[in-house]
Amino acid sequence: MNSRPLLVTCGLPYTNGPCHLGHLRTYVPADFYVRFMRRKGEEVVFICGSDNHGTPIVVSAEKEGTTPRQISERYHTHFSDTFTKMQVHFDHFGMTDDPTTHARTKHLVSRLIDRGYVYPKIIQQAYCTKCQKFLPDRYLEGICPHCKKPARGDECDQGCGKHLEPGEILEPTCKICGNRAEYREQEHFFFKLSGFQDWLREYLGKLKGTDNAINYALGWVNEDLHDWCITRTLEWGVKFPGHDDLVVYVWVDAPIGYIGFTEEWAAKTGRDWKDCWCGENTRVTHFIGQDITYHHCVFWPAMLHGAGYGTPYAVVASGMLKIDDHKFSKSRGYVVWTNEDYLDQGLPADYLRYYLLSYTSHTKEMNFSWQLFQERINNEVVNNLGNFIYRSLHLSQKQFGGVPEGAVEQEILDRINEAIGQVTGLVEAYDFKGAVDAILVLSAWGNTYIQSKEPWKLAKTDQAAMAQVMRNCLQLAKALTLLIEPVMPERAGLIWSQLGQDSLIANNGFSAGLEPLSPGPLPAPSIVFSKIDDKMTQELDKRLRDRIDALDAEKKPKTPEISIEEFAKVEMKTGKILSAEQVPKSAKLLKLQVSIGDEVRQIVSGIAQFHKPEELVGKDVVVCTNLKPAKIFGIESNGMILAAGDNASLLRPETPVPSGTKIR
Ligand code: B3M
Ligand code: ZN
Repeated sequence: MNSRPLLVTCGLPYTNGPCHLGHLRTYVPADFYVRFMRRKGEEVVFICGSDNHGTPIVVSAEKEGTTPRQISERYHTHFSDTFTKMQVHFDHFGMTDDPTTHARTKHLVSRLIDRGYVYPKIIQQAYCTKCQKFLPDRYLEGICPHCKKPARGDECDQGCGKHLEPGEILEPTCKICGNRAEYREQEHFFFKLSGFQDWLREYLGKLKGTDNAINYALGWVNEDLHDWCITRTLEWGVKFPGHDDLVVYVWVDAPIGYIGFTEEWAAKTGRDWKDCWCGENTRVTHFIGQDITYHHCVFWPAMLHGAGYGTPYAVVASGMLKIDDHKFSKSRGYVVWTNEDYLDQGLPADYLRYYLLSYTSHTKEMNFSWQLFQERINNEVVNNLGNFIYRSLHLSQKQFGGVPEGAVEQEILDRINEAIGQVTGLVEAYDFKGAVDAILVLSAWGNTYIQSKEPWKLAKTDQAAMAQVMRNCLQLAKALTLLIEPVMPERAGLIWSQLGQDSLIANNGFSAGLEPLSPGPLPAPSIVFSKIDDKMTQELDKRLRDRIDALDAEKKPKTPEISIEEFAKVEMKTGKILSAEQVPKSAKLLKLQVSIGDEVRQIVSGIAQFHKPEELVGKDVVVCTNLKPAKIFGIESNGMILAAGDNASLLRPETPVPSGTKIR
């Protein structure tokens, strides 16, 4: 066994909004990996925390009239509680604003300074003369210099996605007051990332993890690396050593939080954080969203190496999430909130964990929809896995009151052994979908086995043969329960007790799947996996639709207002339809003769689908009389009949008025 613990971290959530499925796409696979490696016998430390700094949090606090610390504490508690409910259990969940990370950041940045990796440079910084302050990152809006789309101070969020350095954005505007900002010279500090190119190339050649992270990073490193401005003019954050008017850029102290949180964990448990972070060959494994690959595979290792710390062993990146085939977007409503939309609706954490782990390969873009969710759970979890386990327990209980006497056949043990080996190999290669699929293949095999042996028939003809079949099935059920625990810990725990086990399932290695169950009584089994019904799916889907529609309506441009003079330009009069006939070869058009006072006008109107010509004759209508004459289907039309709604309900005066009366 390795003398260092395996340290697993997850990207830190910003304390600026609630937990959604996009977050879980990283945390669930990481938690799965941690549980699995522990079951395999590894010592694993699982670390995370909240990311409290950066301008968006300051901007939110100003808007709410509170402090960034208070907002951070609120969302910190929210994330911590939500992870617990999702069965994502960290050994420590810290805050980057706590003293440990402040101190660790000072130490690491000071080392970079001492070693000559940081240099000052006078740059043009956006400044708002009205608010009298410098405008870092999100305090600033403007136009992207690369693609000319609207952008934020530090990134082109609506266009090409490029990172923007201070001074690059065009038409800089203050986000607080909307004033055009001006550029002023200010001294800032830069990290010499460009000096790490050769080292990074070699490092990335050895870095473990998923190809989506490593290949992207290699691509960037083979191009030019720009030095990073690592200071900001802000109150909120970690002070830059020696300059109390500056804080470090949030992407400096955020990853250093990984070390700070390890220190806090070590202090709680009497361990040494250096076992994780110092020297060659660390076992630091970062789970991140693919969009922050640059920070974790380029910027962060260079910082660690420059400051003389150990560098990460692996980076595992999850692909982005789509909702109903649409790009994930909180502002457009394409989002699923973990609490409001899922847990609070009474749905089990286990099912969502299963979906997130098995629907698509973890490194690919993943689509989520409630229909897909229902299908996966019902077909795979309930009909395949749940069905096999329940049938095994139920038949054994009914016929033998529990586990029958006798040994499990070798063929079954071989299958279990093979499956454990295969699943382990896949998890170690970070192929989580492959691993879950392989577990489901074992339970599908179990279903075929039980179906072909028909033990319910043997009950009447051959008790000994039935006992053998049930003995085999229960062993398979035991192994499956152990294997599925990292995916669905709650339900696995329930089945574990139904199998007569008093130990905590998490304290058992996978080899326990090969150890025989003791013969004897079992408690009456209950159904652990139940289906999601259509009504539930429809309700969940409706919540999503309603939100999308509501936001859509909010965004639709309102019809512009007009003045009374503009309205007065439209002339409308009452009239009476004298005759109506269908326009040949048109399903929609009628040719009408309408008397308006003492003139008669010919009007072509698109109401044929809703009104029969003969029924229109003699009807009063309202006509717009000063519309420019036009030819419709080659027929002269001189005015427009007013109608309301999709069924063209004709407008007319409530009480009779003479034909030709003006509408005012
Ligand atoms: N707080 C969230 C993100 O960009 C950011 C992660 C920090 S990880 C050190 O996904
Ligand atoms: Zn301003």
